[in-house]
Amino acid sequence: MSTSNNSEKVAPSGPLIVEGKLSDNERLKKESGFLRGTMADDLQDRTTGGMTGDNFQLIRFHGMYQQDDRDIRAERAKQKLEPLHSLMLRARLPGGIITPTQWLGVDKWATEHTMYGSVRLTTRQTFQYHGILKPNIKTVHKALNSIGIDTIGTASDMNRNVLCTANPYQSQVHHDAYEWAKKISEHFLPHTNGYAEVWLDEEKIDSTVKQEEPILGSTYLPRKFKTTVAIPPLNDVDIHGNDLNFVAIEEDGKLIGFNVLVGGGLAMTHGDKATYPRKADDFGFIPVANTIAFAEAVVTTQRDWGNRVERKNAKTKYTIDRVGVDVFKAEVERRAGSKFEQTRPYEFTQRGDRIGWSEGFDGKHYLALFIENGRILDFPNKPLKTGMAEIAKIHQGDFRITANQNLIVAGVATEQKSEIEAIAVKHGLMDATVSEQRKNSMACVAFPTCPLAMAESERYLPSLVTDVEAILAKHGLADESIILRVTGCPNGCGRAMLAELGLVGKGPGKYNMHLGGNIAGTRIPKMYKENLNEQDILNEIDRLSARWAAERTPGEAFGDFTIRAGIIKEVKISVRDFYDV
Ligand code: SRM
Ligand code: SF4
Repeated sequence: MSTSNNSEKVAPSGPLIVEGKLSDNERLKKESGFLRGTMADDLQDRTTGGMTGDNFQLIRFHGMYQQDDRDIRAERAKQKLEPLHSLMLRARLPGGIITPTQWLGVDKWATEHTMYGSVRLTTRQTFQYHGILKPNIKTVHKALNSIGIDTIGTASDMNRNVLCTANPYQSQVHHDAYEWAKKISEHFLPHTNGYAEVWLDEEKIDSTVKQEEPILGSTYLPRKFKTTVAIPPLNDVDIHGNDLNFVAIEEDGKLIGFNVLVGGGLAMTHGDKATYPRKADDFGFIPVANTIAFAEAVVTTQRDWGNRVERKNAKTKYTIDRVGVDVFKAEVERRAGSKFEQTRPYEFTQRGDRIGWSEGFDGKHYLALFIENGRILDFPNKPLKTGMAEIAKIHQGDFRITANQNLIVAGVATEQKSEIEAIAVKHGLMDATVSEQRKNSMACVAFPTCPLAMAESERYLPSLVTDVEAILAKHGLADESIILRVTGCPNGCGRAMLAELGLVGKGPGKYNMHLGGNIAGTRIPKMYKENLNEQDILNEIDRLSARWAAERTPGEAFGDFTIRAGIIKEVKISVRDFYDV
């Protein structure tokens, strides 16, 4: 890499490298033998349903988390039983693309090998299995591998599943953008053979052969790293929740390059002002040919400068705030061997998915299905899982999981439209009665599987939305909707920190309410009220909606209204305005 562009010296505002005792995660990565640990032996240990020692963390690098069913945790403890351990597994699907053949496998193994039987679509365009018992986990990996699906790097200190604006065939630009999402995902895969050795029983690599991780390094990244490719005007991937974003710029219908935005992230810890949600900074434009060079430069800068001492401040957003945006950017340019050009004009105007049929540039049809909470399961009177499998049996195109936990049946020929629609309607996958409010609402998983959940989220959202629908109707706002998101704790997996109205779990039945996000997802909502119970929440929404109905300017969105009316202060600079510091 050239260093010719390092002429601009900008003084860092804080240390480039944080000195001190490294966090324990750094030790375990170092000692893991390139992500092997003793997982293979642990799998043979049937005295516990869980993983032991470092392996509890190491499985994450291979896309799994150890969990237990929290609904029965106390009861089992009473009976002196260990928690009902199981593994959650998260697939790597750049841009969310999955074929019907793959879907049929995914569907079958959910039934055969998981305790909950569901396929859970996530906010990062992939699916999770919940509740795989330890003795079944290798079978599931091998089965997925046989249909070309892996789980590498979908958790822990890696480049996570790369998001891409859904519906890649809507235009040539969408198609090309998806190809970049895939290339970026593959470029940052770890080189270690650990995954294949442990989970697929592939032959072990001779330990005397020197192993290397040329990009990620032997201790991998300081923390999780998230990347998107977004196509304006749709910000369906919520770029500001991500470390690295490529915003597609087109000219005459061709993808010519990207504006690069770095340093977004949404998590915080209750009561700790050293943690906060932060929007990504606009670094400038790069021609399309330089995409990988710049992506690598951002990743390696964060790899080398990210905080490996204090894990809660290890993400790119904190690195940038510590060293300064200009210093980080200059280093990226130095490593990439060229400079960012001036940002090209673009605008995000909407988020979410356009549910229903649309037509692509290829003359094919695209059916976006609304899947509440992304949970695909056969519910009473709503056999979504069977319906999806029925569609997969006849569908000739592919499927696209969206970053809003929905799914697109993509590339449907005109002749097959009515058949697919009939299956979707019959199984509750298409439902004309679903309100705009429900489509614009989202929740993270939380109970019973998430070990970090402080309050209900996925199980709370459906009834909350029903109540909000009634409140909006009462105020003559039945045709309007609020981007409403719930997360069971401040980690923010349901991206409440980019909602117009965000609820953040604080304790059982208690939530902090945030207001002031916008439709485009370019504003972070600020805390309005703390520790509200479910009735308080409805009372607040009732009061706010009444004012919105009475005082709004024509077409004014809820989030914009709350700021203009002085109900909440706008968060312009992340940490300063978020906490008023
Ligand atoms: Fe997340 C941890 C679920 C998207 C921020 N997230 C978790 C874990 C694995 C809990 C754990 O560490 O043991 C949750 C598993 C629950 C379960 O039972 O499935 C979990 N996160 C999810 C999913 C499934 C939520 C969903 O309902 O779809 C999403 C999976 C995405 C994927 O496919 O990769 C999910 N998580 C997010 C997002 C949103 C996004 O990426 O667009 C965020 C906020 C954006 C960000 O990163 O800033 C997010 N999850 C976190 C964090 C906080 C990270 C931090 O910066 O401090 C944690 C906790 C951690 O990493 O220590 C976390
Ligand atoms: Fe779990 Fe918290 Fe993420 Fe919800 S936001 S899935 S409760 S870690």
